[in-house]
Amino acid sequence: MAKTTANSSATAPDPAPASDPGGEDLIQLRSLQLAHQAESRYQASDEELRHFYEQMVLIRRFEEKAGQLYGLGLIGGFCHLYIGQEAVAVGLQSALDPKLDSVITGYRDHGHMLAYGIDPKLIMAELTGRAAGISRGKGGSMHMFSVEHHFYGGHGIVGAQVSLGTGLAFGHKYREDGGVCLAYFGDGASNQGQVYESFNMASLWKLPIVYVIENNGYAMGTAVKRGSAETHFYRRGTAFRIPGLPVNGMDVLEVRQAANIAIDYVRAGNGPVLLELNTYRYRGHSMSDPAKYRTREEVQEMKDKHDPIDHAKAELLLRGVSEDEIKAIDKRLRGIVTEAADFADSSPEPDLAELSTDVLVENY
Ligand SMILES: Cc1ncc(C[n+]2csc(CCOP(=O)(O)OP(=O)(O)O)c2C)c(N)n1
Repeated sequence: MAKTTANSSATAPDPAPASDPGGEDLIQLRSLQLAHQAESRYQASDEELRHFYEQMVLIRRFEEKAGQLYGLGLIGGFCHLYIGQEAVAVGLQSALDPKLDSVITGYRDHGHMLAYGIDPKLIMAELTGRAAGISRGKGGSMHMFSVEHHFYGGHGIVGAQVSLGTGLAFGHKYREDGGVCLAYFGDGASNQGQVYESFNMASLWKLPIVYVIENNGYAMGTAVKRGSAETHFYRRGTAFRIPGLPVNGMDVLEVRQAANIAIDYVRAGNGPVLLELNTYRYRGHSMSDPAKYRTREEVQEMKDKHDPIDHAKAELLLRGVSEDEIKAIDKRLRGIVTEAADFADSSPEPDLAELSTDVLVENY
């Protein structure tokens, strides 16, 4: 027997009833994006902008020097340079409290350490395998670590830093120390299963973590479009109710603004945020990469039109800083990098007895 019209409408599924919490969730998931759209760039003082510029130039000159030392055979093993991506680490980490908050990243880690104020001498000494290095000369480029500075690596295993970072965030919550963890990973790493297991736990337990996907366009030689079904990485947390926002990672002030929005949200106890930082690496994946998977023109266009340092410099000039002042800053930073390289070069290698310290030597 046919049902009445009234009964039919009572039993029919409502696709989007007003009380559906899913609808509210979607609005909440977009709320940070809307806040960022409303004001997309940080209103930096002249002093702050100058500081961001200095930090980015320091990272670039440091990385150029590391590239030279690698060419001379003074750096062994792998070496992944951060040139082009400087605005990401500088913009994000300038919003952290280094006494409280923790940072973890992958193997492309020199810039993140410099942005956290760690002495360039200790980083260069680590790169060249010296005892004075931040990991006592035994970690090298990929495995830098400093508990003192709340910098937890430096990880060669792609994606490991996401689950380890989730653990760091759990630690912050457990200790109730008010800290937030910033966990960086690449577009390639973001296709790993452990990333989503971590997202689930972090969201469920409202852990204080900002997940940062540095989308530099390539995972080694694989372009994003060839390796990722969803290339809008900021949406990758949606299934776990993690709000995400896309950010121009070549503009340090846009990055800083996104950092403020994300960190305020996370520090207030709302759980994780996912940031997608769209950026570009100018150099090969590592020093041994001939980069045949992209054209020279593509790289040149990014350098000419989107360079984060050039943009910050142009903004400083507009604010009345003179060319001479900028030259003086650049000269000073070159001096700091030369000093770091000289320090590393004249430092001794670790003692032979150090071969069996800080490593697991027992049977497990
Ligand atoms: C578990 C694991 N798988 C594979 C590798 C080899 N590997 C090193 S880097 C890399 C690509 C990672 O790309 P992405 O996450 O985009 O980071 P990017 O190098 O662009 O910063 C791969 C596959 C590895 N180190 N660890």
